[in-house]
Amino acid sequence: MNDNNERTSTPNNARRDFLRKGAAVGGYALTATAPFWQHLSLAADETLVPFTDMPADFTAPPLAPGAIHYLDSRGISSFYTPNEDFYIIQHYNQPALSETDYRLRLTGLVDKPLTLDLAALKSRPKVEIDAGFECGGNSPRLFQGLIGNARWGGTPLKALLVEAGVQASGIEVVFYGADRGEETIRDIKVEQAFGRSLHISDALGDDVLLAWEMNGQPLPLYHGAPLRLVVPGWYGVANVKWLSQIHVQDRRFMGRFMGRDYVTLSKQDIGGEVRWEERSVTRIRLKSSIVRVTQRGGSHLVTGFVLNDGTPLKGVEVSIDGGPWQAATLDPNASRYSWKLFTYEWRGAKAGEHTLVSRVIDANGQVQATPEEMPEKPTRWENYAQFPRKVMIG
Ligand SMILES: Nc1nc2c(c(=O)[nH]1)N[C@H]1C(S)=C(S)[C@@H](COP(=O)(O)O)O[C@H]1N2
Ligand SMILES: [Mo]
Repeated sequence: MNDNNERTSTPNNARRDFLRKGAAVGGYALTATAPFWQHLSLAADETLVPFTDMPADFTAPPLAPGAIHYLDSRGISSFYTPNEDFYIIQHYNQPALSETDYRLRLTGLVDKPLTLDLAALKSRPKVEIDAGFECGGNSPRLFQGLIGNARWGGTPLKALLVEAGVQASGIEVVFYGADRGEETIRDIKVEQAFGRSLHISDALGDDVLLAWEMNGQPLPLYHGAPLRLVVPGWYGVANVKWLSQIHVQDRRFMGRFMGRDYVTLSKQDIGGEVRWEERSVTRIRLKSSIVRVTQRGGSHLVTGFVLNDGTPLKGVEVSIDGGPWQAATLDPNASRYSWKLFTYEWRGAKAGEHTLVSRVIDANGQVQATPEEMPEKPTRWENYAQFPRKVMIG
């Protein structure tokens, strides 16, 4: 796995690669030397093995204004999630901002407040970064469908903050979207914009982007056009869409999506005391999941994904019917913050129902938790447990 974002294929020729099917027939072993991505889309002689833990009529909803959108994760067939498939979560409206009237304001504890139009933003140095993320509420409920991986194009936030001159007292950077909704706080109704914040040390991270491109296309409306924040390695909620204002302040921001919502309640050992802890959803927890099993000429291939905060991985393993953990193959071209797809060739699968599970281990030796090892956690946020899947071999 390399640490940069250089890939052998761009989003466009990547799609062509998927269509160019392996010429080999008769099973996965024969294609073992083919490029990893050739495994991803279904070949003509390849079929999905049914999951028995999934409703037979499970499908992803079509794109619709204002609605949430998620993937049928069995259909993940490319490294980059096509823009029209990438999941969508918005908590308020989806503002259609005019590109010509659009302004980004940088305010608060800075020497030089800034107002930038889109042309000014786009004339700044442009970088591209591959980053995958999931909603902090992604879970087995939607078969992990609140997930996606894209190449984001934009300009580094850090340089803009440096240019504006953050004052010594500025410790928190708040990002406001243009979308607004009514909130009730202790019986008081107020209108608020979507807002999230980063500590100044996170905001000055080299990889944080102000992005106007998604997979080589202008950022689509539902994904925050014309500009969104991209914080690689963090859960979806940190990636503020329809970004309209960046405000530097001298204390923590406690808006709904930092202080009340997207707050994980869990039982933790806090320095030797067992306490119910509340923590804002921030960096992506170490997670893997199997998303599909395919069959071809009597061989079986298990495919899944890994997401985490960018910590290098040691490996991913698969266990069948409670048997020993076997090494899976990670996409060798995955980059630091992209999702990491993996495949495992399942030999000798016998007819009947089987239970398959994956687990990921990072370079620090951290092992993805089993459901039993998870802390007591009544909120739905950060469901990073191993996800055992049931399949039926015909
Ligand atoms: N302005 C704004 N930004 C937002 C949100 C929102 O409601 N408003 N939702 C957040 C949440 S909870 C998630 S999971 C991601 C989803 O990004 P996507 O819709 O592009 O996949 O956007 C985040 N950014
Ligand atoms: Mo989310």
